[in-house]
Amino acid sequence: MALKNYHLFIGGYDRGLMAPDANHFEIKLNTGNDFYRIAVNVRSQDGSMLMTFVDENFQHELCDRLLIEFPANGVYNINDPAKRKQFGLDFLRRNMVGDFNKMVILPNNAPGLDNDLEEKLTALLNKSKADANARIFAFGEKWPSTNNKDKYFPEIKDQGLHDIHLNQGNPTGSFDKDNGVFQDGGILIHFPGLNRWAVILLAFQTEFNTLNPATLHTDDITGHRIVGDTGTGGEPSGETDVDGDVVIVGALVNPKGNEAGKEKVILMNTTDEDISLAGWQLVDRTRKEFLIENAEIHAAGTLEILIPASSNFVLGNKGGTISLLNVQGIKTSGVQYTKEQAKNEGRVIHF
Ligand SMILES: [Ca+2]
Ligand SMILES: [Ca+2]
Ligand SMILES: [Ca+2]
Repeated sequence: MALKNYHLFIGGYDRGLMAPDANHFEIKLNTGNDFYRIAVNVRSQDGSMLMTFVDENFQHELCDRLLIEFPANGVYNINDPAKRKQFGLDFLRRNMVGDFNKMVILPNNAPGLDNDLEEKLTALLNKSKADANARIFAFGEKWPSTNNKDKYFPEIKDQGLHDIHLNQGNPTGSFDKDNGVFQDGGILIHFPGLNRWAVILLAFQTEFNTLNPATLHTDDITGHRIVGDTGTGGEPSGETDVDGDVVIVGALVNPKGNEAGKEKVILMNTTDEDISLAGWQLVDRTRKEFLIENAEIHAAGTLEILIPASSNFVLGNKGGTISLLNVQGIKTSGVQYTKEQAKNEGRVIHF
């Protein structure tokens, strides 16, 4: 099913407030031509808290591409599958969080400093307001506009964006209809003066804990939880590892001279047993695959995978992602690198 109207809104922060039910933090966004409300879930309706990833120095290959494609503020429909795949957020497939232990459970509000979502959001948004050139990139589902006054900002029309959170892995029930790929919600803020990005990514505990615990993988077509794997659901723990037994530790993205047949990915076996990689795959940023045939990685050893010139899998020098899928197609490790990291010819990027 997936979302129906996936959008990217870009603009500046005008003001914000906690909705009276305290389930959403409402942001009034100024795109230059108009104002919109961004409704950010800060607590689920059943009262549970959100898994949160905040990074004030977020370095991801998508960031450069967003600046190039969207130099102007405004409202952008990125709902079609090609646009989603190019620019949509996907915490899992774009390897945006790295180790999912970095997602912590935060309440909407709590006594004490810098320990809740209202404070995290307000701090970043106020920082953006202090910089005239800062731009907020909000991803989510655009709701159908009406001519009514907005519910929380009566000076503006009822128009805006919601579902500003992970939109995949929902268990069967009320929200699995929203599952999809490359359609996650989230907020990125660009600070041009500092040449820096900040990010806030949110996921409901119910989504988080029904994903495959080792890797947080979902079905590549539907974004549904993959059933029949080791995913058990159960009580929220917040203690989920992203990496499995074999991990990506390095890549030669930008070899010297003609690159054909010279790019390589370096894997490490973190266990004390040999592991066959027959049928495993590497997947690049545009979801092109490279099938690993007949390779074995030794206990506590590393293995170099040389990418042949004939492969569709490519390590682009302008930034990219690399995911390792096991024989069942479940991600065991995922990394991403920026153009900046790939600029030195002949140097291995280590993760
Ligand atoms: Ca607090
Ligand atoms: Ca390359
Ligand atoms: Ca090169």
